[in-house]
Amino acid sequence: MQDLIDSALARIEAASTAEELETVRVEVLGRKGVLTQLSKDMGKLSPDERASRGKFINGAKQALEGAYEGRKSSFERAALAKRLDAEWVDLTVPAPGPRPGSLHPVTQIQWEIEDLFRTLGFTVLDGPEVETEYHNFDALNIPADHPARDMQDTFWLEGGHLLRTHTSPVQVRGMEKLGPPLRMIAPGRVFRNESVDASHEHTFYQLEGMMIDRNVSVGNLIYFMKTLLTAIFKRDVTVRLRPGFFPFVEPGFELDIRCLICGGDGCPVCKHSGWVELLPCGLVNPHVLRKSGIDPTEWNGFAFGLGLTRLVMMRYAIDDIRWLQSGDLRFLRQF
Ligand code: FA5
Repeated sequence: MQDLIDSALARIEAASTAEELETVRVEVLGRKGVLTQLSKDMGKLSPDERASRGKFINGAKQALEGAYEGRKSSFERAALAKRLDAEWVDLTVPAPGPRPGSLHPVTQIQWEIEDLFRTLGFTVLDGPEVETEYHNFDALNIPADHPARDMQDTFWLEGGHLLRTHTSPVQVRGMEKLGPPLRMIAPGRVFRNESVDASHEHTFYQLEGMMIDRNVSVGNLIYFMKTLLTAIFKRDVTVRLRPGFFPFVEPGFELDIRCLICGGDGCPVCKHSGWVELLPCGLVNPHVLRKSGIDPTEWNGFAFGLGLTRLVMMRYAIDDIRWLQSGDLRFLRQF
């Protein structure tokens, strides 16, 4: 009998986890355990034997329960010590303070381009997001009945005002305010009543550029566009120039970039064409100069309207424009 108790005690001591100990408890102290086995033939014993067996069982029970409780509390102490170790806080350490933030990737690239153009003698201008119909359309040779208005549907406000559809009205404000010769860029937020997809937002950023001087040529325009793209991508990018229609430039071009998301194989960002429209541009239409009080027989110039949000997507290979305005910190902390 003592052997049975000794081996039960040894098993209790040998349990190496709280779970194992619980299994041993059920086997040793439970209804089918050693103590029950020892009580089984009590009925067949003489009164004296029964009394001494009873005493033995009581003693054994106490020993087993004591051993079990001791082992159990040693597991509990170990678990508590582990938890305290893990949750330990040094209250004397000064608080870390707010986590440092970072600039949005659109702002970072906007500032880079501003720095570049400042070194090229350009002024950085700002214009209102709530524009007059005149500055957004009419002054840019887009009268009320012109089909080009349909390409840039917007949000109309009371009193003939609207949310500007592009940064081109800042060209007009620049010409009106500063006159020729003029070298300006104007970054900013623009709005369109547009269905949103991987490459289109209703609210996005453009960066306008304009240079007015004597004898400005398409060669000058291409030089500045190349300088801009080389500075931003810091590597060779494939571009193509094709005719593009904008009523405020003549001739007008679309400068597309080989999609850097898919390498030109086709993806939702480039609408499976391999090319992304990035930089429409052209020589300023003489009507536009005249409307803003500049004599087109003496001055001419170029203008461009960079899709700043798309440029950011190309630079960082962002495969969906919606990430940029998602406010998702997991995305933003990468920049
Ligand atoms: C214009 O907005 C003209 N004002 C550009 C211009 C300026 C032409 C000066 C000539 C001279 P467009 O609608 O194509 O053009 O937009 C210009 C760029 O903005 C596009 O190439 C594209 O990169 C970007 N863009 C246009 N629509 C969206 C949109 N919904 N979401 C994100 N980017 C857009």
